[in-house]
Amino acid sequence: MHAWPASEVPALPGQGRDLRIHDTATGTLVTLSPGPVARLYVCGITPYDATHMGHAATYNAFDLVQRVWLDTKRQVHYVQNVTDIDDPLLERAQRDDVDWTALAEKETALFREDMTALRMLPPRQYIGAVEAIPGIVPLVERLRDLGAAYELEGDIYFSVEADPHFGKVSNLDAAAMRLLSAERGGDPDRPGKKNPLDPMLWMAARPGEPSWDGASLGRGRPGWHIECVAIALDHLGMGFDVQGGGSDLAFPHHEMGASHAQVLTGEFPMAKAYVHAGMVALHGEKMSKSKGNLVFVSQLRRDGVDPAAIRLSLLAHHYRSDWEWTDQVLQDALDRVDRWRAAVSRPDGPPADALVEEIRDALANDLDAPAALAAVDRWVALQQEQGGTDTGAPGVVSRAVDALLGVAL
Ligand code: 5CA
Ligand code: ZN
Repeated sequence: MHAWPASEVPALPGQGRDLRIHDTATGTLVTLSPGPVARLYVCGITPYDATHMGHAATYNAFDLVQRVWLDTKRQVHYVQNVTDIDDPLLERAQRDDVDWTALAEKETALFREDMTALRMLPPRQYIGAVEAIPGIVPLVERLRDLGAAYELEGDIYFSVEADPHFGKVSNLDAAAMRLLSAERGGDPDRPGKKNPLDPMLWMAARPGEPSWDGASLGRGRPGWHIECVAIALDHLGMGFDVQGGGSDLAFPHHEMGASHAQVLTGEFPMAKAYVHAGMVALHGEKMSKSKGNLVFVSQLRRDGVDPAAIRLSLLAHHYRSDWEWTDQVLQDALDRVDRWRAAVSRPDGPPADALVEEIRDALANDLDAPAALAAVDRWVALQQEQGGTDTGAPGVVSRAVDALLGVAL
């Protein structure tokens, strides 16, 4: 699949910082020191509805990861998937009496537009589950040949007991895992499974549903976790720097994916850090396509809301916190864009070199975007109160806000 166009990332004077970030697996802050090419995998959308503010918040977090790495003069090899075949997509297509491929294409196109408007840097590879099937099938066959997968009425399941490290991404107890498995696409109560948590790797063709040639697996379609493993291993290989997504992906998705990859390769871990963004809520409940309590990026854009303000409303929250979308959040961001734009349009201001360092420090410290915004706010306030004579400063601020925060003033 094609991704979306990249916005320019201005180069900044001085030195970038190595990223210290919270790793769910160890529960600690880890300082990552990637090679000259940092490797990032971020779980993409399931395209059955438009991008909401929760999705946007998660992609904003990983856009900051990229920007911190780019500021250290590294390249970033960023891969993202699109889950363009899965139960929720088929269910929505059936509910709305539309073709599931048309629905996926329409929503993926809208996602690209939203990401472009928000200045999220695109992945180098943007891969759909359907196009990944030829790479998924041999992995499932290999897991079966290794004795790590078994058949149940034609479906193929992964055996979580095959991975000695199983459980080390999310660190949950058995009861919590079982509960979340049922909530998030698993089938813990299906009779005949070796372990209730075992996830499906390959679902045998069902009447009336799309299916693909699975070689020795028979016709069917891929499970969700193996999709991301196949794409990540194909393009990034084991031991990449960060796997990212919202906190709802820690279990089962990232846990199971890590297990699949570890059994397949005999290596551990798949990602050096598992990074999870908090959940955005609306009216007290997690924003979710299935609940329908949504604020869409595309709707805000249609209403004429400046994408820079949408982005600033995301940046005003620490990526790891759960937060609530309200009109006030947007109003504060609109006010901030106005203040910042006015400030960088003035011919001079107080020196800004220290501000660039403050933004760098804030982001390198577990992506503390709110601290970065506060630093810019202070520079803007100082300019307003005391003026300043540095004619280069407004340009420096504008470029730093663009390069490090993805906000075009
Ligand atoms: N296709 C899979 C990942 S392989 C999937 O989870 N798709 S999704 O469309 O449901 O979600 C896309 C991303 O947005 C995931 O990282 C998910 O964790 C994140 N996300 C979903 N809802 C929210 C929310 N309310 N707040 C923050 N992030 C969210
Ligand atoms: Zn994924």
